[in-house]
Amino acid sequence: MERTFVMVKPDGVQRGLVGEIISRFEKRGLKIVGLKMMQVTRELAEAHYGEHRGKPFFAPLVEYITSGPVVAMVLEGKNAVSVVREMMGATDPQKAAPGTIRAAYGLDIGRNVIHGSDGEESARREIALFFGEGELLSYRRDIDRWLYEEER
Ligand code: D4T
Repeated sequence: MERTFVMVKPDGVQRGLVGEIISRFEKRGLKIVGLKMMQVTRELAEAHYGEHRGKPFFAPLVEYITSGPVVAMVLEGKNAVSVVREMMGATDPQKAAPGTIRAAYGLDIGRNVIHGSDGEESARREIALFFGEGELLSYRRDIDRWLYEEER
């Protein structure tokens, strides 16, 4: 089973979108295996967005992500990484496909409401950055046989 890292960014928290966003993932069938509200420190923000260091949007990006509490989570499910990326839509909400989270709730690339890992490797890296091992739970759900044809 694949795991991915998802974060409702400070704008999503301030705008009261946490419940709606989590609800979309739950209804899709993804399993929440880690969940917390936290303040991202500058150090964590710079580590998380390390690949963008040196780009013009790096400093405002760090400012934005540290500007208020976020809700961080780890979601588990079949092809969780790509399923979440598709549900989020393009980085720029103006280009996000109708029905996606960013199209539903965003208007500006610098306030795009949500983050989700862009691959299995970044998912592993980001989960380890944001969560300790004791914060992630493995558990069975009785509904899983209604979500998946094969035993998981
Ligand atoms: P995140 O990482 O926030 O989920 O976004 P994406 O994975 O979809 O996109 P990304 O890593 O390319 O960009 C990270 C973050 O930077 C902001 N950004 C990006 C920006 O403000 N201006 C830009 O030109 C780009 C490319 C938005 C998301």
